Amino acid sequence: MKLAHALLQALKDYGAGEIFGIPGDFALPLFRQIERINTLPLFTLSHEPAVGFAADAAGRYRGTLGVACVTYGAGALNMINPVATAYAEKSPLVVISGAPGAAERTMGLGLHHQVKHFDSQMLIMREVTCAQCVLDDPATAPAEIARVLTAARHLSRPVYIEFPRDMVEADVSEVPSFRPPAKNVAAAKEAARQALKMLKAKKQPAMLLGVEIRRYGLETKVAKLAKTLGIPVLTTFMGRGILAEVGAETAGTYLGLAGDVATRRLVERADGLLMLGVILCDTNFGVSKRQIDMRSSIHAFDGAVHFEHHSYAGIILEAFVDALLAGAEKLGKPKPVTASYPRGLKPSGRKLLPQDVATAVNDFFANHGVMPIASDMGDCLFTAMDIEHTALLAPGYYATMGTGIPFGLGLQAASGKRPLVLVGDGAFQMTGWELGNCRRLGLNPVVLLFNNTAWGMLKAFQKDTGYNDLDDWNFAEHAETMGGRGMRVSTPAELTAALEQAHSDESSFQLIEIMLPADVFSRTLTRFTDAISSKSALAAEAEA
Ligand code: S1T
Repeated sequence: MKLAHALLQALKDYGAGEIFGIPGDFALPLFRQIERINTLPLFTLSHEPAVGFAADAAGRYRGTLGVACVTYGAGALNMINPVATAYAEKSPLVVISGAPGAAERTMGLGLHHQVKHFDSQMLIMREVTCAQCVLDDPATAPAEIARVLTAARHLSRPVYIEFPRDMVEADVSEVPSFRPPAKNVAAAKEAARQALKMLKAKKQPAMLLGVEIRRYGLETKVAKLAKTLGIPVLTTFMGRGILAEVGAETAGTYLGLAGDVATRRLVERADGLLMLGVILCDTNFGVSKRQIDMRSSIHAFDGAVHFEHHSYAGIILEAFVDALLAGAEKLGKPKPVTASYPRGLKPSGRKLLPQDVATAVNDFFANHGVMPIASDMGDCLFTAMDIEHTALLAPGYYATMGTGIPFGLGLQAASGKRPLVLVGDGAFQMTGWELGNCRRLGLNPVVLLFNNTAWGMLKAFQKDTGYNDLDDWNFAEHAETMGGRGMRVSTPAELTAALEQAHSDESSFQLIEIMLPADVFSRTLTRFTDAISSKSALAAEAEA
């Protein structure tokens, strides 16, 4: 078969459901095959950062693979930030880049889109991916594709495939099929036995869930484990939304001092914390009041399990969860702790505040059912902590702006579900214009644009500066020319009505531009910035 066909078939076999991309002359032969063979639907967007974010979202939502296909140099290097996001947040993104053919490399000329030398792009991509290959030899190409796609699935990290344009029609054998990672059952069983024995001796155990639970498709098993153990279950900031789509409740999201006291205490006062799939990073633990005692915690992440003085390498999370499930019994007798969220926004004519948006969305979900959420970075993400338990895609660790709209497009393409997108005006200026592709692609997200005419989150940290102020771009007015409907709201009554209108109009994307004050933030962001300021004040005092 032709190499392009073998690659497309392999992507599908390894779990991809679509391709996001922008072509270029080094990728035209490949894009022609993508369209002709049609193994996977192609969604072209307007700017490569959005291509990368949308593909990342599809992969992290589905838990298998997201695929971004771009041209050499200007395309691929334009996508470094999204690939870095995927690496930091353990998302299985496959980056495919067209590249110069063998003959072009011997012309003795610098090629357009080339940086220092032909391998510059590969060297840059090595830093933000876990495996890479160049498809320049028909004899090895199938095995190289299998090796790299397997790494993406096993490690749930981005990978890079460089595809010289003179190789697209090369004759190759089929790519070897996907093989799930080996389960070291004996080691997993021993680790689970020791871990359960430790938890049984604890007075206040609790579970803390992180992104790997979603990435490796373990939500159903973990929900069952939580029910069996009968202990409080929370998610990290990054893990927000985990278990929502398997109908299991949690006691909320651990946000340290930025969260409410009861939730914080469940984690910080636990004398045995079972952390599954949790990334140990500052956005998950940076504003803890009491440092998590790692000695009395069980941490299963990145294929290893650590607790007390034990370290078990080579134990994939699924094997550990299976072993815990096999040996689990009821540990705690806690009163069932589930989080509660604000409801009942009064349709008044007063000015809107960020907190009102969460309440309005919760009321809307109560009437029409929950929607999966894609969020950008900014106060919109902190406001989401007060929205009902539902699937949430957000850059909770790498914290880049620009994800909101593309994440929403990728989520809808992968799931077929209409998403609710949360985005600030600053982030919308970056990638919000991708909404202009919705009509052509048959997508219709409902977008809540938090317009405080500022880089508000930065203002929350530096109230005395003027450079974080932005102009009012009247975003809602642009919606119609882009093929959607725009509504600009300033009061609770207008917001509630706009949500109803958006719900009833599935013909296009719905952009609800929510006017907010530039110096009032959600309670979570307020507590977050207060906690950061008091911690830095304490640190400064300690140094003095
Ligand atoms: N550039 C990019 C690509 N990502 C970033 N995270 C930043 C810069 C820094 C940054 C933030 S939050 C923020 C910036 C510029 C302002 C966001 O403004 P907006 O989207 O309007 O949302 P809101 O007003 O709710 O803050 C984080 C701290 O790094």
